[in-house]
Amino acid sequence: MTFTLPALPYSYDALQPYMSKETLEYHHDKHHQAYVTNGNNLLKGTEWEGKSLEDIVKGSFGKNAGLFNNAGQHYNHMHFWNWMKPNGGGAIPGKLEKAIVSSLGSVEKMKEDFIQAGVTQFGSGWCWLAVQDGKVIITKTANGESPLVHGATPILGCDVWEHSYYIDYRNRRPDYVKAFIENMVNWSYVEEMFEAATK
Ligand code: MN3
Repeated sequence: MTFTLPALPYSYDALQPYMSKETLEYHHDKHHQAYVTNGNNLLKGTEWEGKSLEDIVKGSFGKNAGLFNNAGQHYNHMHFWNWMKPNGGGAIPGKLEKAIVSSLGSVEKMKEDFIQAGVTQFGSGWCWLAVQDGKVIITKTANGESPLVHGATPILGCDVWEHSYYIDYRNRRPDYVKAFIENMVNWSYVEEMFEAATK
């Protein structure tokens, strides 16, 4: 396959006041586009040409750092745009909520630990809800990595690279991750990924 930049599933100003039009313009049109362009160039002539995005991400991890970084970030951002929505947050769909409570104690504890994971990721990276052995876990990864290359299936990720929040929050990463988990998450999309991961 070759990588293509998807359109944002909402308008650039749809996530205000939590994420600005300017942030989304830079993040989607410049940063994600660069991963797509560089990823396509680095994919050419490799053994992964013609493979699915997930197979490229898993296959190139530890073997081809340049390709992995760009393909990994393309995978992460493809989902990231869908993990957010205007008027996000709110009630978590029943089955997913049950799994969160049984794996992590409570929804409040999940949010607390998710924020903590995002805040303590040193430098660029992501914090995650993922499914491993049927349980919901919280984890964090550096740079373009995701739970996909660490034996789990991501169901929600928050981009904690500075390009994701510095225009709106400056150095206040905790405020950004809190706004993300409280007010921006598209829980229906998380539920879809949870259902697929636990089939
Ligand atoms: Mn990003």
